[in-house]
Amino acid sequence: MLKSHACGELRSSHIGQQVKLAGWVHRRRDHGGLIFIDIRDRSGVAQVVFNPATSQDAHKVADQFRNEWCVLLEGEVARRPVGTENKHLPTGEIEVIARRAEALNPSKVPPFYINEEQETDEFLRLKYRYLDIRRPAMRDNLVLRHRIVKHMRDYLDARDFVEVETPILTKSTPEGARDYLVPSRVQAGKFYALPQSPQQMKQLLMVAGMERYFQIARCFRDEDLRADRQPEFTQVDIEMSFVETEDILRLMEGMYTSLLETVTPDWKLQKPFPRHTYQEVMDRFGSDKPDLRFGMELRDVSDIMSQTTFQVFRSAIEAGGVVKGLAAPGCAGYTRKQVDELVELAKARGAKGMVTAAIAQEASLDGLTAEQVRSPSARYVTVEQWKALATRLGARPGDMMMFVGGPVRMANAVLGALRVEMGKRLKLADPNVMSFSFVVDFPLLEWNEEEKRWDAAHHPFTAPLDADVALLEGQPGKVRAKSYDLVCNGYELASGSIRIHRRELQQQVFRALSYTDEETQAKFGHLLEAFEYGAPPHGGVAAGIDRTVMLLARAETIRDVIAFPKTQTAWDPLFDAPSVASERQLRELHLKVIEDEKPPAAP
Ligand code: AMO
Repeated sequence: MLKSHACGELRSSHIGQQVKLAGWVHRRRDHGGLIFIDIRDRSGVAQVVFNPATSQDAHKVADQFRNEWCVLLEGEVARRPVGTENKHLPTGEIEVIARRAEALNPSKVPPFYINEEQETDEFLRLKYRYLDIRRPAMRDNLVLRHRIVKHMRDYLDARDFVEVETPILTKSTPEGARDYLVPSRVQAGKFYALPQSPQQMKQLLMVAGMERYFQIARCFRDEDLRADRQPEFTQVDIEMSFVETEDILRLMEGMYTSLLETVTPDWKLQKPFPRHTYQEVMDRFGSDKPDLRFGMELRDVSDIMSQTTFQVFRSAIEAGGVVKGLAAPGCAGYTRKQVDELVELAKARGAKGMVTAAIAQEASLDGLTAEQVRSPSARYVTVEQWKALATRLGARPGDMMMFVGGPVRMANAVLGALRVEMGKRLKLADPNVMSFSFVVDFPLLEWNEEEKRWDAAHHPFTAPLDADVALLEGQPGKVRAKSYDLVCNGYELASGSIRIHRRELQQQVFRALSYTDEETQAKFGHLLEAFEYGAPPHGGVAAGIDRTVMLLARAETIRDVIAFPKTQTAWDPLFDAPSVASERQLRELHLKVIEDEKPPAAP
């Protein structure tokens, strides 16, 4: 090894030792003859002092050094002079008195600061990712990611799970996104699809008798990107035979509890993880991935609103809809502009409008007067009705109530989004808490209005609740599924289900999804056939590793916990991928690019 110690490991116990350090110049200061170099490697930073009285040569060499040069330094560890210790640095008690210095490789001036946390254009960070990862924050994220994955592997290994790799070149597996296709050279005109998840493979491994499978699995989905989505991402993918929902939930709760307690013990963890049905979280939080670190729950106020003279709400209710509301604490003083912003947010989510009512700070609910409620709709609602509304929402003097009327799905979506927004503005969530919960019994199917047919809410292999199977024929929208999500602080971390393991039921569900028998055979014939060879009851789950690390690392996007992520346009600026293929490659793959459909150059 070129080096004897890691920079970050040096302590006062090393005083008097000769050390060889190799790394990068983190910072260089020249103090009247003395040169101070902070040298950084993956482990941290150490201060090295160059005094011409100790070594003229070393001082001369160090004089050339600039930030991010790769260097080798040798010297003796000494206690820092009294008063110059740095309490913020683990190596802050010592410094290295240099006797020798060597430049291993100089560096151009980096396009952004590596030794300071500064807002940097993300394009630059991605284009120079190898410099970005030199930044301690990024390095820490990748190290944390390694620890998390290792912990999960060990946890599952200790419980008799076997990691099995499954193919990347495969056939379409429906997870609701577009496929990435790979053209075949040897079979003209045919394409592999990259797996959106190893879903069918892991089920086939259950038919194969593996009983407990897991994989740190790469998944590929061509979908619109967001802060918590990438076109390729990683799951810890799990499948088990002879289990019911509760077994999988207990495994996940155990794995995440042990993960937080051993790898990231600084987080406050709420245990045990509560379980809610989909219906309950939609009613109370307007979201299937609620942030449970704060209340501000949604309440149905249709009964009270139908007594008012407020025509808009009354007709929404008469049309089969609802009026729901929530109370934002301490927001009675919101300005017109602030309220308008919230109304715009509601409209963007599909509401026709939103009604607000501010209860004056000095009011008391018992003696509430009309003047103490400030609302654009005041003339339609009596004081008694305001009181009833405030009581229902748990609103107090100084709070602002918000009401949305219309179809229940829309009202939930709008108020769910307002709840998240207000939670953020009012800082209602404790930033040090990880609040996990399980959401269970999702609907099996979702109506696709555009294509006028039912889609699988999770995926088509999910089993319906036994009690609901009979509804598949007549009322498919009412069928609940044996499916579950692990939710944390407003994010969906994991998703899974008990699967169908009998051919007839699987075919029945495919029919409900409007697949013809031919389509079913072509797409899923292999799975249906496998079910005829004694397929065991089985179920599983997959957790997003990127999202898990993002939350635990307090990163703002999953890009910050992925070494080489893609931009919002699924572009990799470092490699400049995707890129144009040569004529020869295209010919070999039997492909022709249609000129006018060529995508524009990457931004
Ligand atoms: P699902 O599609 O819900 O389920 O995915 C499981 C988990 O994977 C993560 N995830 C993503 N992370 C980053 N970028 C994306 N584009 C992305 N899409 C999903 C989420 C999500 O909860 N085969 C089923 C699992 C099963 O039934 O066992 C599946 O893939 O954290």
